[in-house]
Order: sequence, then C-alpha cells, then structure tokens
Amino acid sequence: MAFVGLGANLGDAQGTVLQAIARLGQFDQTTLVAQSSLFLTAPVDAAGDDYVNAVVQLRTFLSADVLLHALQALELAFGRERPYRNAPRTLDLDLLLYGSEQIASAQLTVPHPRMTERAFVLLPLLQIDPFILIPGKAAAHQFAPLVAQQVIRKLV
Ligand code: PH2
Ligand code: MG
Ligand code: MG
Repeated sequence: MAFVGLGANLGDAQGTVLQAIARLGQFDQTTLVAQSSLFLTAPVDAAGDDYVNAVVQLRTFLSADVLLHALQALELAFGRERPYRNAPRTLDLDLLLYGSEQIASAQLTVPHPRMTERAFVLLPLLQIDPFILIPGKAAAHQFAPLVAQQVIRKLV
C-alpha cells in the first residue's frame, strides 16, 4: 500500500484535488483504496492562501520510482510550476509511505521526512488508518498531539 498526500492553494484548489484523486485511481496497475476528507489548512512554512489537503491510499504494483514519476507527471498536467521552495501551487503530490519501505535516494525520501510534523498530512492519514505505522519511526497517532495547535478544518 502506498499513501499519497495532495495539496493545492492556487486556482480552484478543491476542484483540482478532487480531480487529481480520480486521476490517481486511473494510474496503471493501481487502485484507489481509500481517500480522506478534504481539509482546509493554514500554510505551514509557506506563504499564500490556505491549502486544500487530502491523503489517499493506493494499492499499486508500480515501483516507488515509477509511482513518483507518475505523480510528477500529474502535477505538471495540472500546471505545477516551481518558482521557489514552497511556492503556492496548483497541485502538490507527495509520496508519503510506500508499504513498509524506507527509501533514501537522490530523488525520493520515504517515509516523507516532514509528515509527522504536519497536521495537514497526519490527520487525513489517521482518518484513513488510525493504526498506520511510520516505518523507522512509530505509530502515526503518537505524533498527533505534537500538531494539535495547527489550524486545519474538514471541508468535505
Ligand atoms: N505544503 C508545503 C508547505 N506548506 N502547508 C499546508 N497547509 N499544506 C501543504 O500542502 C503545504 C504547506 C510544501 O509542500
Ligand atoms: Mg508537499
Ligand atoms: Mg511535493
């Protein structure tokens, strides 16, 4: 199972996230197993409008690298530009977890290194699977108290 975090804060963020979730379910050798609610979240370490965030669970036979490339292609299909770090974006797709694997390559770090510090990742993830383990770290729910002060509101 892979978990992917979605984020958008440019243009029709909610529409983009919903369309992107549908497109993730159409990836080769992949099924959409679960999706969280959409959340409206205050930017963390970033400027610009509030974000729409969500997390999805995928069953996939794609390798982590191939999945990463497919995620990057989908970002581009939604007009993603990268003028500077954490710039407002039409669509951000982050590979959060890939089974029980720990990956540290030049292109990819899994588990996503900041996922335990961010309510906009942790809370949607826990909504899908309250018992999910973060390989090399701990049960995800153990980090929830640390992000309790971050502003995040359920949309749909
Ligand atoms: N993504 C970031 C930086 N800050 N803040 C929120 N609320 N949501 C995000 O998706 C987000 C962020 C870098 O990818
Ligand atoms: Mg991100
Ligand atoms: Mg990203």
